[in-house]
Amino acid sequence: MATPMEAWVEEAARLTKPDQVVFCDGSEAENQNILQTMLNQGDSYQLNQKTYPNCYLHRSNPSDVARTEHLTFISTPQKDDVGPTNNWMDPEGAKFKVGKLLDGAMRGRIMYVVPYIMGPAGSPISKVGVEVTDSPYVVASMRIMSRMGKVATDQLGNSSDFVPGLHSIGDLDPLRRYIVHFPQERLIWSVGSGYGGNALLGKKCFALRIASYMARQQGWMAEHMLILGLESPGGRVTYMAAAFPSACGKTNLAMMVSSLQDMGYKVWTIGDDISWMKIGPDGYLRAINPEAGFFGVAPGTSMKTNPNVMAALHHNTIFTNTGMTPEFEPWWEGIGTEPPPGLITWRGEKWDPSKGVAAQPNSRYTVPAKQSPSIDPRWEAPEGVPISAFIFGGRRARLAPLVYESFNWQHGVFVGATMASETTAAATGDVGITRRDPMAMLPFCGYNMADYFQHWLEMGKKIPHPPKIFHVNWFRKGADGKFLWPGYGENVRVLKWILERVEGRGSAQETPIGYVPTRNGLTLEGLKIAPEALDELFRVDADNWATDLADSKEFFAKFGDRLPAEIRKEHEAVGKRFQQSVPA
Ligand code: SAT
Ligand code: MN
Repeated sequence: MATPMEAWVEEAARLTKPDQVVFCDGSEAENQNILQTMLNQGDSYQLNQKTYPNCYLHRSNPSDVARTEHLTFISTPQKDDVGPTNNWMDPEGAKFKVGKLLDGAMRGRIMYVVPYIMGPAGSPISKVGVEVTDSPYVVASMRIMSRMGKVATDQLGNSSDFVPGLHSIGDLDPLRRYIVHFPQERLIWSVGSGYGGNALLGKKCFALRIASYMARQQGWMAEHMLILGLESPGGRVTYMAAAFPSACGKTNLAMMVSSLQDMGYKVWTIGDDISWMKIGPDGYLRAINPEAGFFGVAPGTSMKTNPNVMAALHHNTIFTNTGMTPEFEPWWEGIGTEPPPGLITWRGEKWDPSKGVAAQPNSRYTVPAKQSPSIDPRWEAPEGVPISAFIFGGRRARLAPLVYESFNWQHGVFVGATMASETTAAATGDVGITRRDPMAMLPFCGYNMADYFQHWLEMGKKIPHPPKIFHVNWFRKGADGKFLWPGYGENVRVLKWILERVEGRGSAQETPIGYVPTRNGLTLEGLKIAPEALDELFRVDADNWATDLADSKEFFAKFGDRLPAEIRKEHEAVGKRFQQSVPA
C-alpha cells in the first residue's frame, strides 16, 4: 500500500503531469546528477574548480530575482483570519485559480520528490516536509538548506505528519505567479517562480508561514530570528535569538567576529534566519535552527563585514545572480576587490560601468552552515539551546538608542510589535520612510498578526524562565548624517551588556522606553568613540518618540478590536511615562 507521502506525490503528479517522477535520496551521486542537469539547462555554470571546488553559479530569470509579497497569499475560509497585513484568497477559489496554472505544468519535465527535515534529524522540535518540484536548482539548493533525502524518508516512515509543498516554475510569467499557503491543510502551492523564498518551500513558506500557524495551535514559537551563542570568559555560552527587518545585517551579526576576543568574548552561530522554539523540560525556551544552510545576500559581504561566511563560501556553494570573473570566480559589489577586467554581469553580459551593478542587489550564496568557522558545536543538538535573551532591532536614524531593555515580557512584546525600519535613503543623510515590521514577521506570519501578538503574550505566561527582551539599533546617526556606532565586530560590546543584564549585573538607567546602559555600562576599552557620540547614541528624545507612537498607533488601529488590550495598554503607558519624566 502507498504511504501517505506516496499517495500525495501521486496526486501532485496527476495534476501537474510530469514525464517522469524521481524520488530523491540525497546521495552525492544523485547530487552530481542534479547539478549536471542544471548545467545542461544552460542557466548554470560550474565555477573555478581549483579555487571554488564544487561551486556553481545559477542565473535566474531577470523577472524572478526576489520574493514577491504581492503574489503571496494565505488561504483560509475567513478573510479576517489572515488579518490586514496578509493577502487572502478563499481556499476553494485558490485551488481553482492556481490549480489551473498547475494543471499540466510539468509536462515534458521531471518531477523531483524532495523529502526533507527542517531541524536536526531526531530532534523533537524538527518537522518533515515533502516538496515536489520541476527545478533541479531547487533540489540542489534544498540539499544545502535542509536535511534532505533518505534521512527524511526514514524519519517520516508511514506517517502522514509532513507538510506537502507543490512547486512548479511554470512559465515564470509574473502574471501567472502565485505562492499560496493553506495553513489548515498545512499545504503549500507555488507556481511561476524559481527563486529563493518563493521556491525553496522549506524556508519562509513552511518554516515561518505554516510553522507559525502550527506553533500557535500547539504552544510553541516559529520566529524569523537568528540564533547566536555568546561565549564569556571561562567558556560558558549564553544563547540569544534576534529578529531584524531586512537590510539590518542579520547574517553578519549571527556570524560576527568579536572585537573582544582577547577578553574572552566570542560569538558562535546556530542559525542566521529562523528559530523554532519549544519550552524544554528545564523550563527554558529551547531553540533549534530548522535550516542546514545559509541563503545570504552576497553584495556587501566581504572579509570586513563577514569573514566567517567568506571562509565558508569557497566550496560546495551555489551562487545565484552574482557576477562572474573571467577566472570563473563569483564577484559582487562590496566583495572588497575592484571589478576585474572581463567581469560578466548577473545577466551574462560583459560588464562596464554603464551597465550599473554586476551582481543583482539580491544575489545570493547558498552554503552549508557547517562550513562556517563560527558554527556552534551544539548547532545540531536535538534538544535545542536555551534562549536567555530576545533581541529586536531596526534601522532608526534618530529614534531608538543603541540598546535598551524592556521592563518585562509584556512590555517586551510591545517593543517587538512596534519594530520598524527606515528605508535606506541614499547619500543625503535623509531619514528614510518608516516601514513597520513587528518581530520582522510582517511578510511571514501565517495568520492574523493581532492573534500573533496574543500568542506571544500567552507564551510569556507559560515559559518558567522566559528570555529577557531587548532592542538594538546599530544605525543611529548624528546631526552630520554619519553613523555614530561602528557596528560589525564592535556589536559584541552590546551583546556583552545584554549578557550582564541577563545575569542580573550590568548597570542601567531607567527611561520611559526601558533600561539603557549607564555611561559606564558598556565596555568601551579599545574603542575610539567621542563622549558626545555616546550621549547621542543613548539619547531618548521625547518629540521623536511622540511621532513614532503616533505612527505605531495608526498601524495598530488596522487590527481593530482584535488587537490585544495589553498592546494598547503598553502603548498608552509609554506616552504616560514620557509625560511624567522630568526633562534633564
Ligand atoms: O528569498 S528568501 O525569502 O529566502 C530570503 C528573503 O528574501 O528574505
Ligand atoms: Mn529572512
